[in-house]
Amino acid sequence: MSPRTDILTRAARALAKEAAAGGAAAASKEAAEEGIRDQLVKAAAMQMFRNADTDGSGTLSKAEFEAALSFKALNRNMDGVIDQTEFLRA
Ligand SMILES: [Ca+2]
Repeated sequence: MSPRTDILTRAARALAKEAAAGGAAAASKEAAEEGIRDQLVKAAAMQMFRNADTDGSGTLSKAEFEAALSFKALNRNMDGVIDQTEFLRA
């Protein structure tokens, strides 16, 4: 499973879980939605970490960290600006 598929799979599972809980009270639905948002943010952050960990060590060296955050690394289409898609793929 590719890293991107992994994020999408988690999101789909979270949404399916929310749908299954359709009869729940509004308050618990809001809590479920907040939980889903938290899961998506964490999944995206973990994806960014895994992408930055180019040697697969499970840790980010200073070089890996700086490379992942560099403008050049993010600006994949080389148009001189970083759009949201490029940022989210970091
Ligand atoms: Ca590493």
